[in-house]
Amino acid sequence: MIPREDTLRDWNLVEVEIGSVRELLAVGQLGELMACQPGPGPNLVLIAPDARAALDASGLRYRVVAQDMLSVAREERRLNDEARAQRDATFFTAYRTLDEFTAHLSMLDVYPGLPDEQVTLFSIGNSIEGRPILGLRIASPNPPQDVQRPVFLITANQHAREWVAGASGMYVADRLVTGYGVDPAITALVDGVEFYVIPIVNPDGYYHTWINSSTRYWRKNRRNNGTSFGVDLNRNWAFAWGGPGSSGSPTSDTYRGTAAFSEPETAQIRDLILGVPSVSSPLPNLKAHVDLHTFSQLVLSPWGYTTSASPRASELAGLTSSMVAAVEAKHGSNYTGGPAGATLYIASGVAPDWSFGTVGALSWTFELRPQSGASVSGFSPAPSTILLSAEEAFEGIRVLAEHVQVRMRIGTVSPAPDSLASGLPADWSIAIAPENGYALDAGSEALFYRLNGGEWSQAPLTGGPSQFIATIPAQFCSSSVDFFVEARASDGFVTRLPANAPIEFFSAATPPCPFCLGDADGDQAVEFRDIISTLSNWGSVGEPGIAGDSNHDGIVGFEDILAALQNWGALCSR
Ligand code: 0X9
Ligand code: ZN
Repeated sequence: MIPREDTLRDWNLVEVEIGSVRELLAVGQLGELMACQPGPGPNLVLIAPDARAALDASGLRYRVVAQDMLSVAREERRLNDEARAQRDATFFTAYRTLDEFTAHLSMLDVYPGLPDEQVTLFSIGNSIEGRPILGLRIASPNPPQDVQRPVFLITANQHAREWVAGASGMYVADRLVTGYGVDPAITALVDGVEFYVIPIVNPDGYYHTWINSSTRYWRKNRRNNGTSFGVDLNRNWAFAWGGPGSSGSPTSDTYRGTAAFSEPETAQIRDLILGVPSVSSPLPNLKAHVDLHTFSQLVLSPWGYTTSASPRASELAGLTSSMVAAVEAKHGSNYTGGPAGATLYIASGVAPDWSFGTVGALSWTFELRPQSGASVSGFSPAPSTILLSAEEAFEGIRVLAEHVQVRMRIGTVSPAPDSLASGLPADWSIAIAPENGYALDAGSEALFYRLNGGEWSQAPLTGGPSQFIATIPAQFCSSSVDFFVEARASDGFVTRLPANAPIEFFSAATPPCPFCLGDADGDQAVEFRDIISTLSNWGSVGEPGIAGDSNHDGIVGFEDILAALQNWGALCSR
């Protein structure tokens, strides 16, 4: 049943000052919490005309933000219609209907100039009302080094009314498809990562928010619960399902459903993920998941279901702050990062807890713009916000997409030598740490070196399992050695230090050779002891820097003895 267009008439949007859990519960009875962060402090609540007296009687402090939500919704619609009508309108300069999303996905699927395998439009199955849940798989046919790539899932609009989220998800897909082969950084991302983007997880709910102004603020899917509608898809995932911060009451906006994955929308994403096997791990190959929501400008890692610390907490915290920094740098806005339960509020059965807790993927909830819903609902900031929000979200996703490609970190424990004593080997201490669930293919770690720009040779590292010694072999005087280190991960992917070796490499030089022929010890004078050492080494071959090899050809030959004899007594200076 679709509410009449004027159902929202005279509903008030009020900001209630909440000081206790009791007050929060009371306000939840009176109206619909519109805040992304219900909790202490000001909370936006939608109040029906007949509940206003009860609100007054409750003694709660509040101020009216909007007298008539119907006119707020209508005004949003009017502004969007204006934005749509602009001559230079693009997909991202106005809010778009479900049909427009479908059309845009189809357009990207056949985007000209890209190989067929690169972009695939897929449906994971139908929603409750029978709409296909569409996504794009974006992955180039050129995986670097021909290994299996990490899978990155981007989902949006589990919550129907959060329109900026779906638009931002679509923007990510759009950038990846249209930037390939044009922007080298995007090309590298699409070569290195297999992306799955599902911009509208909840098509029925999204459709519903477009029916008329009174349906604009629908959140859940459109499951018919008998006397009411909808399951909150972001309470329906199997990790910690049924716990605090989810409701067993079908009328609640955080209704968790009758069982974990009771809803086709969530169950089919689960099946998609579980169906992406990994060659190097028993778990599916999903390595990253970002679930887009609005609003409040937050970057939230697991756990959502508890305020207790998650596994890998410092790794998640480091990534959260890198993502926040990248998101903020794009347009100078403010985002807050942290674990979801501790930073925002506890919610059980949320998507990132499942993809992190069950599959082991690095997973985040992004709450996009605006920061607060001060004067409007917060779910339809001005259409000009869409692109800004999407561009910010993209930068956070980029950080994570770059991170999940890392199999191995190769670091220097001692600095790479830049000078070598002639005739002596030099040791260089290296640390190798696998990342993202990969392992070091033991024995694959090696030093590559070349003399005076010649051919590369290879020498194994010694030590291990995490700290190694690279030994740069002894060289003649006046030589230069270039070198780099590489190691292979369990999936076959080779990592090098420096990362783009052998285009870049380290270099070290031996001191210049002694100036005069016959000066076997290089002390700038040809003395009797030089003749003796030349004679005693006569016939030695290939020993770098050996005394007596005064022409530095790697052999102490007859001509070296002659040179020493001829120059005996000479003082050498440059
Ligand atoms: O409650 C949600 O599902 C998300 N907020 S929203 O306003 N978009 O509905 C937040 C989920 C993040 N996880 C936790 N807070 N636990
Ligand atoms: Zn949401």
